[in-house]
Amino acid sequence: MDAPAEPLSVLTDEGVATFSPRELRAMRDEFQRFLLEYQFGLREVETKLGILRDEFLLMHEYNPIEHVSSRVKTADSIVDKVARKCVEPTFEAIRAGITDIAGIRVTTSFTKDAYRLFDLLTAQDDITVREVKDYIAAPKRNGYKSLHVIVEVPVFLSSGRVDVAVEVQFRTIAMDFWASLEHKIYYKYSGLVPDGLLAELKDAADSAAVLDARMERLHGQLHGQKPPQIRAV
Ligand code: 0O2
Repeated sequence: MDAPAEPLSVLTDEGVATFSPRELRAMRDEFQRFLLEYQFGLREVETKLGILRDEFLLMHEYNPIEHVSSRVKTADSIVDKVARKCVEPTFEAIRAGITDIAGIRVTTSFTKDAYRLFDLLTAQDDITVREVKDYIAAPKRNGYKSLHVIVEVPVFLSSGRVDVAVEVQFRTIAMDFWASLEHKIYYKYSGLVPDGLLAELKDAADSAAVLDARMERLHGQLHGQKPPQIRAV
């Protein structure tokens, strides 16, 4: 992110404000540092998930996590959301009002794994749960399913401790497949998706839920099966 070499004038509510290159550089540095906190928050939560996955593999010979992806929102996307949610444009207000600057998506094979990982992560001593939205138990009207939690994780910097908000979304492969297609369709139609397509999407979400339930049942049968009894004669 380069800071301009010339002074910059912008129109604000109070009139025209002019910033020197030094002021602009200071603002850029402050913004980069602000975003860095979220990178560190992501790393902390990713490490926690990695430890859970490795321990599960070792202890249970089973990996509940199919895939983890993460991102820090872009500056443009933060600015859009600040405007959309009418958040005061200060770092303090943005920290408090925009809670998905750091986001992690955890894809699992089965619904029960999504809840199990949620429980294991949120039970950790240094994790504070700020908000839970359970769209698996109560899907959105369009069919969207996912378990969302906003957690706060401590990050220790040279200047001290900061608690960083991270949004974690847990969902199965089927839920994820549906959500990524719906996202593409939503953007293709700029939010104005034709009714027929909306109905098809809802139908596809229902089919995905049936598939999830069926796969989980089959998996349960596979692992719940007791070995054949050997009787002494
Ligand atoms: P991106 O690019 O994934 O970050 P808010 O975050 O407060 O503005 P809301 O609706 O209160 O909005 O939050 P919610 O319900 O927790 O949803 C936030 C995120 O969940 C979205 O982030 C999406 O990632 C996902 N999501 C929620 N609803 C849907 C949906 O209907 N379809 C799909 N495909 N994803 C959904 P962003 O910021 O929209 O996008």
